[in-house]
Amino acid sequence: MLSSSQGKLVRNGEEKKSVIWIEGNIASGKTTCLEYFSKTSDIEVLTEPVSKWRNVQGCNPLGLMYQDPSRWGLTLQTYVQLTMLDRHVLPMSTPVRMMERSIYSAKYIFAENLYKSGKMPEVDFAVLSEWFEWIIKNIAIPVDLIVYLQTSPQTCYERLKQRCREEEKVIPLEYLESIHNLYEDWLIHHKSFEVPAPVLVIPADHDLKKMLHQYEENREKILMAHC
Ligand code: DGT
Repeated sequence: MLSSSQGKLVRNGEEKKSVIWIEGNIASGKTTCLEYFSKTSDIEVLTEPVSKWRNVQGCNPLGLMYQDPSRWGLTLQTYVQLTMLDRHVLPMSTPVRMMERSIYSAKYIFAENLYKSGKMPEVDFAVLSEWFEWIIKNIAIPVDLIVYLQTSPQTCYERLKQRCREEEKVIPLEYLESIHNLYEDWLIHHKSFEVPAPVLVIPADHDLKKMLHQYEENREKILMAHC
């Protein structure tokens, strides 16, 4: 039997580990969500390795990709795939792990978007896809629940303008709309790709106060991801 005691998951006296991915558009509030749950004991929070994508041995593949996606898309996606995989296979030291995005969304959302919008050459996409398929076939990528922070692209656009990250200044609303549509097809309509775990949808257009309230309301559902 599984029970929750002070944030710990216990099955027949043994601690059960669970992995939760926080998914959503750019600037949907994933970091805030992770920060909120990081205050709970026994939860390990893994944020996206964005700092690595902005500085790998002195180079900035994220910035390069936004400047010239056709030339640098594969470079970034290969590195994102590697750094996400590195996070997925880290041994777990706590009963619950929360991760910002996943190797799946890197492929099914971002790489797909580059390809579909004609910005990634077919050969680049084919090579990346073979890598991805090999990885998910041969390496265990555990996940028990996907929390989807569902926003409107317009909200993300407003937040993006406010935070003013240098590389992201070139992002138009249409880019966020494409990412949004791919997420909806994947996690809501189940129209595109395999969904590797149940999905909990949290509306995320609200202000901070309301968002924190929703996280608290959903705490049990999220932490009991294994039931
Ligand atoms: P948050 O907390 O929801 O505001 O999340 P952010 O915006 O801090 O983090 P996120 O994941 O939305 O993205 C950081 C940047 O990295 C953003 O410019 C989008 C970009 N990015 C993330 N993953 C990928 C990927 O797989 N491919 C590409 N092309 N870009 C990616």
